[in-house]
Amino acid sequence: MRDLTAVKDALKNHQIELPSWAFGNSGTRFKVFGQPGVPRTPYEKASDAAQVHAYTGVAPSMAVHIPWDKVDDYEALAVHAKNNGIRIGTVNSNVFQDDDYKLGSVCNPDPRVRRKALAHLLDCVDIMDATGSRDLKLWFADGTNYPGQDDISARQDRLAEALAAVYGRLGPGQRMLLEYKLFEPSFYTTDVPDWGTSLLHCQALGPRAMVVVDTGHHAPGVNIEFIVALLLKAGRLGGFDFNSRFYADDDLMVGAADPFQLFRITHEVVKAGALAPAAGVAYMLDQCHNIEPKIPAQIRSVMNVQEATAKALLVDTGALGAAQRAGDVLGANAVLMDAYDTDVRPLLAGLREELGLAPDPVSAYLASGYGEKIISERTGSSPAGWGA
Ligand code: LRH
Ligand code: MN
Repeated sequence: MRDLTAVKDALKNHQIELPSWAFGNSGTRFKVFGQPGVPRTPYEKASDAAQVHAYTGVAPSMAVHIPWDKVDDYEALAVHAKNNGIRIGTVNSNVFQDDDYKLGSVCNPDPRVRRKALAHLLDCVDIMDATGSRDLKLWFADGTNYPGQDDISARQDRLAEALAAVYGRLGPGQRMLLEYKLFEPSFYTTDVPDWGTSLLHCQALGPRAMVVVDTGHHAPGVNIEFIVALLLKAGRLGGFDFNSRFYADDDLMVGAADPFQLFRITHEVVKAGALAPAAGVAYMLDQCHNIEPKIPAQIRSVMNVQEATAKALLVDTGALGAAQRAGDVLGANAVLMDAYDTDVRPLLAGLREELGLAPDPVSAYLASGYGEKIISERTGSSPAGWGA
């Protein structure tokens, strides 16, 4: 059994990044249900994200999405975040909501549109310079809906050209994370549909191009922890967009739909020694709280990642290795299930108390009155959302 002090230290140093867009209104193509008290500005989103860190102790940064989080002064936004105990993290580009991008952005057959998309990506690197962010996360909705609509190979060349231009613009210590997604909004081809396509582009670009695994972006039945293990071996796992799903890109709370899958993923990460921030794997949430209150949902999500990670840290790696080498199938499986079936909630409650935090972050937040305060304060101008 792992020594608990090492397990607790690893959990105390764990850092989970929150998505600014999880605090804004979100929904589906059928309906966006507005909620009272939703932030109206990136500043208010950062204030809400700071609440999650205040009660969990392990969510010290908020990712931003441009232009959803467009401000006049990004240094000032970074200072506001700092004054609230967090920092601005990953910068997410958005080349999927402009009319010009109907046939794609960097893969569009029209060079004018490609130049426009590239300009936005380069603007995002300028924003990273202002916020002090390390990572630029690129997700492209680019793809086609019908066979023959465009040339699959030519689109890859256009993509590679744009990525190379962005890679060349990166400053010291900056990285680009290329996110893949099987489908939606494109329904025949997606130009970055899977880990292999993302990895090929990253390897062609250079050492600071890494793959992002969004847990909602795979075909049903795909063994995500296998992909994670491979990307870790290749030194190309840049990060996760954690969420969960029952069907497609549902963006539900991480661990809500399949906590065992989350455990199997964190087991591969822990086993590869890639949990500590220094390992360079960004643990980001990418979720939408369409019907549930957003700040408590983010707190619960952070707790779900902590619980899966704590269980993974409790795996008796010695016994597991011995059983695996002995070909003891049931024995090896039992070692892993023992860790998964361990109730780690008392351990995490104790760890929070050691950090000077309440053992149950959700009830502590609900008792704080912050939720009621923002509902009474945030009246008037329009709440933030995806603006789709
Ligand atoms: C695309 C995606 C991507 C973000 C967006 C909010 O589905 O996962 O990471 O840009 O959601
Ligand atoms: Mn994502």
